[in-house]
Amino acid sequence: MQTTNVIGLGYIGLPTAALLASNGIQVYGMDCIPHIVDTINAGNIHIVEPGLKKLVQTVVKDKKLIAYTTPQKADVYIIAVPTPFKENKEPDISYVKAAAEEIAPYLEEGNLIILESTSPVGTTENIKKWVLEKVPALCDKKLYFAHCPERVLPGKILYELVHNDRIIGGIDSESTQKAVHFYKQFVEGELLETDAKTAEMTKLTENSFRDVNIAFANELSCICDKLGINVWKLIELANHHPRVNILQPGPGVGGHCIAVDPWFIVSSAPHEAKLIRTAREINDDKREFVIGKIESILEKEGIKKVTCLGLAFKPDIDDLRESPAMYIVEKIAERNMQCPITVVEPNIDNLPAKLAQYHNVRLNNEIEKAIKDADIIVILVDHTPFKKLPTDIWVGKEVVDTKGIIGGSL
Ligand code: SAJ
Repeated sequence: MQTTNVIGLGYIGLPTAALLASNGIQVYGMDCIPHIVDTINAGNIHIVEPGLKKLVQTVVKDKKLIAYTTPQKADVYIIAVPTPFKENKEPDISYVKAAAEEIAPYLEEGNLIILESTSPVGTTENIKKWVLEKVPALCDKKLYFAHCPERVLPGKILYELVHNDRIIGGIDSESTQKAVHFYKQFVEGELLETDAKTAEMTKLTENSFRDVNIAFANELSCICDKLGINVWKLIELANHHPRVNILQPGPGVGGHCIAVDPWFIVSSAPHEAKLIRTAREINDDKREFVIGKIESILEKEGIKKVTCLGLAFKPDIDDLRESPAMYIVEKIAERNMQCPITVVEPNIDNLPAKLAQYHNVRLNNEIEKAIKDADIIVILVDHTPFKKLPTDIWVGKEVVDTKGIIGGSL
């Protein structure tokens, strides 16, 4: 059985490492943050994901998963590090480059290096280049490189890791075959073979497809607001057509994937990617639209107590990355210093530092009290506890409902 070293123990790396280990594979995990390594080796986890803690506990106890702050020798290396974008929206692949350079001294003839991080087209080829630049002696050795983009949905990661189809693209056909053989060990979905560049572009395309479709819903919500039409009802009606399936509007698009990946396409083909760029802009602008709604109420009514429901980028998770809710709360706090803002986010225990710096923002997870004490309620995330609130709780409040929980018109 092949030993595996998973580089990056975050939202993708840790569940993948735990799943591989539970399939009898000896897994070494690597993360540069010592606290994460210690947490995992103690059988705990540092992220919220259903079922993950139990799985990690078991495989750590069985010593099938051991975490380190440095790479370990293995047959297969999986790179699952972040690929954010820079201020100018250009992809930042420095973590992938660092991972490639870190594992290079450990590589041996026959090793397979898999990139799972969502990456701009050409990154898998670049990993080979970076590895050989770091350790030129490896030029004489046969190494295999493939891209197999992760495509799991936070909240359903353990199920989707096994059941989703996977795109597998090597830099040559032997690399593709090696990677297919590897994923066969634990994936029940179909393993779809292609080349590395197409695999990279497929992942970017999937997330851009979703971004473009959400942008359509968000644009509709702004049009409906102007025309006095309830967008939620409108979408429900239109979706009765057998070939129409409009997604849901919201306060914008968040997360480390859909809000980021389309920019990787725009950066590779700026002139051609017109629709993809516009969709990104529409989804980002939706945050400003929501801020405008809140501020027009504040302008009309003076200083009022505001309660914001939700900070995460989507329901029932603790992930705040690129969250439109975070952005909106921060901007409101910054521009309306006199206005007391209570945040309710049942999935976190402390305010993130970005918000804690504002003296007018506090966290209170007693949901009903936080609503009763406020004049203006802004629903930013459709967390389950919010959807279960009694309907009379909204009576007498100004509500900005960006998720259609109470069926408002925004
Ligand atoms: N959203 C809407 N309206 C909708 C659906 C989503 O506003 O109708 C918003 C969400 O609130 C959130 C954002 O979009 O802010 C993204 O949420 P999501 O659930 O659509 O997707 P992610 O970011 O959690 O995961 C996506 C998935 N990609 C696709 O569905 C094409 C997932 O399969 C990928 O693995 C993941 O990106 C990734 O890692 O790339």
